Amino acid sequence: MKVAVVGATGLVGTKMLQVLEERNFPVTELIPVASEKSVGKQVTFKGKQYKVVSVEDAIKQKPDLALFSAGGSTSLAQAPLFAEAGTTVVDNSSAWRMDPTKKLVVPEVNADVLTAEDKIIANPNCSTIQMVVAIKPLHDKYKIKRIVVSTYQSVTGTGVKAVDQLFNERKGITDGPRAYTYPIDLNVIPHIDVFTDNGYTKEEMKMIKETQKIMGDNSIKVTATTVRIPVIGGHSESVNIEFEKDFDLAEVRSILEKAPGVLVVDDVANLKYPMPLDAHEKDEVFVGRLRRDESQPNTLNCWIVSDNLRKGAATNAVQIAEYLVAKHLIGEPQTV
Ligand code: 2RA
Repeated sequence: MKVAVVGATGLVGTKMLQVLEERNFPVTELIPVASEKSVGKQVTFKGKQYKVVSVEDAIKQKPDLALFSAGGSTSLAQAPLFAEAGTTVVDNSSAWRMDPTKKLVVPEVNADVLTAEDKIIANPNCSTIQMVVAIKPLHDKYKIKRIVVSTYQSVTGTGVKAVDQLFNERKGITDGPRAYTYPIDLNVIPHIDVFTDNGYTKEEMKMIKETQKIMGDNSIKVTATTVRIPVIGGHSESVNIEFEKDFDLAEVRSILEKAPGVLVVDDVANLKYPMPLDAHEKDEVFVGRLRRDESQPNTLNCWIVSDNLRKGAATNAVQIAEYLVAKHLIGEPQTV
């Protein structure tokens, strides 16, 4: 399969190449794509060097699949051009996520919404992905009424500049390039993306709206506070879930232990719980600190951690592509 990776030199694009290789996705021809300033650079895939090309050159090559992680404006402008050329696009930006004509997919939750007609598919926000993977099996069993989520998000969610700012500050370099208005080392910043008129940030509104779309249930109430913290390995979330029905904690644990994409790490007697250091470079959604919220009935507290560059972005996008291949929804003549 001819595969383009648009944004191939960024943090997520680089991770997409890594995951395509790790999972032995059936790439017969790779087309790394980036902005004009990166054209001509080399990327490595399966031990071979590939020269980065422009979007225009990539479209001419009519790839079967294009994995995008190049920002919303680039995707709005260029994803339709690929789609018109017959390419199926999986886009990691927020550009298409709330478009009612586009599917927003986490394979463990709602891959069955995909059809051969879907030529631009939206990859959800990283903090949303890890949460819905964990809550979906519980929603099926106990029906979720309301979610209160607070996140603790890695600087890798912002990009290379943020990672550099953190490590520069660690070395005492405070006049280097900055991704954030404030210091991030020894600090937390309750501000991810931009503030909207209602006092929430776009990141918080993404968690609210995307969760309802992916779960296919606008009756699920969600409120979110998203916070940037000085870690690398992944995003962490404290999630409080009120169900319509009561639950048995042992049954909740058993459901999660069987849930696709979930790894339960929950043994506080032996200090076992999910942490970004353990989630780093893994694809599972780690769930722990399972306990009843004793302040109100039918309510569960849990702690969810996942590598935001992998399951939160690159791996989820590749898993969508794997599903399309498995169901013959891409790259092959459609059987009548
Ligand atoms: C972040 N979820 O963590 C956003 C976008 N990657 O910054």
